[in-house]
Amino acid sequence: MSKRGLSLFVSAIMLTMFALTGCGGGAKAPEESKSVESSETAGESKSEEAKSEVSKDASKLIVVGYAQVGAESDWRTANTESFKSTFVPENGYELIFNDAQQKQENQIKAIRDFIQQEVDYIVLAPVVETGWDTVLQEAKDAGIPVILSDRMIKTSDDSLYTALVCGDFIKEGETAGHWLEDYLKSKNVAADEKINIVTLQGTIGASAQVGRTDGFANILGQNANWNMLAKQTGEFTQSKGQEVMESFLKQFDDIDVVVAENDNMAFGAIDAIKAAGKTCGPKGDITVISFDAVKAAFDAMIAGDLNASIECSPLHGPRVAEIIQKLEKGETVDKIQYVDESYFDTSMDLEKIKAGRAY
Ligand code: GZL
Ligand code: ZN
Repeated sequence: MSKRGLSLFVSAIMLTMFALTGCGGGAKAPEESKSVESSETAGESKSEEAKSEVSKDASKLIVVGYAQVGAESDWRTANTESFKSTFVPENGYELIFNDAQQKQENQIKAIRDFIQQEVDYIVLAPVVETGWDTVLQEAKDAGIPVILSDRMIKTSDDSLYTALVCGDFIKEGETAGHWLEDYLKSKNVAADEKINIVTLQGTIGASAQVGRTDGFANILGQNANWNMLAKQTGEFTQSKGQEVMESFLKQFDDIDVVVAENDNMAFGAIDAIKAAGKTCGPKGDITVISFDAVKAAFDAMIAGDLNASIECSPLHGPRVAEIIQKLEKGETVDKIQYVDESYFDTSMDLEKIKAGRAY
């Protein structure tokens, strides 16, 4: 039972004893209880007052332990900010935040620390999909609900988490594929012209990587002239994305499209393409498509370096808070809550759209 749950239980016991014996400061003299409805006895009025005490106690901060992936990308920074600005004392929360530097063992350790600290809820953004059953069973045994945010897990027992808020990564991958189909048509590229593609994958085994790779592959399979030259992980970081793109450019002399599974790897790829004396973007030799649609992606599209970015909202803080509020009231919550997403490309009024976006 979490610390907060225990203190509530004790105060309820105290209350009941108090109400029954009217002890603790003695029952109110009749005139003192005058303000109470005539039907109530002094003992009851005391318990009403004490109950309001408990409810004040009950409004004690909800302690949330958040096991964050790391700080690898602009998306992650915006995601962390969304939690840190939502889970604040004025909203009734105490946030215990842990940055795992993209290592699963650090996230598992953080969850165990949260269990020791008897937090009320654990939020986990699982860096990869597998390897969570043991530690989530420990949280379940401790009676602490786990809410997944951002990425999914593969588990044999989905009672190990209460709810999941994330992007629909397969849909994102398919949106990227459909965007490329429409773009090639708009450029009057012949249906039998070979389109050579490379992919900078996210962290291998992360559901964002798995979904985006699989989703794009679904559409690639419908286009016989598309040729996936190579796929390699850039770990969702700009530096690694640049490094991998440099190696692709050495290996292949005709790359037509780069699919980068997040904006930061696209930025790295753009730097590598320019350093190799090639051009990219709507007016360049190489078409670049990325995912996330963070502010810097809008800047890259406006600069003419990036063709399109498929949106994946990082603003999960308020959604997770809404789930916790429902759970606090004993309400049921949807198991999987996808966020609605779109895409942006250089055919749009990007300055105007960017001005209205939160991240
Ligand atoms: C997507 C998230 C991914 C982003 C990357 O929900 O898991 O991780 O696409 C981030 O930018 O590093
Ligand atoms: Zn070509």
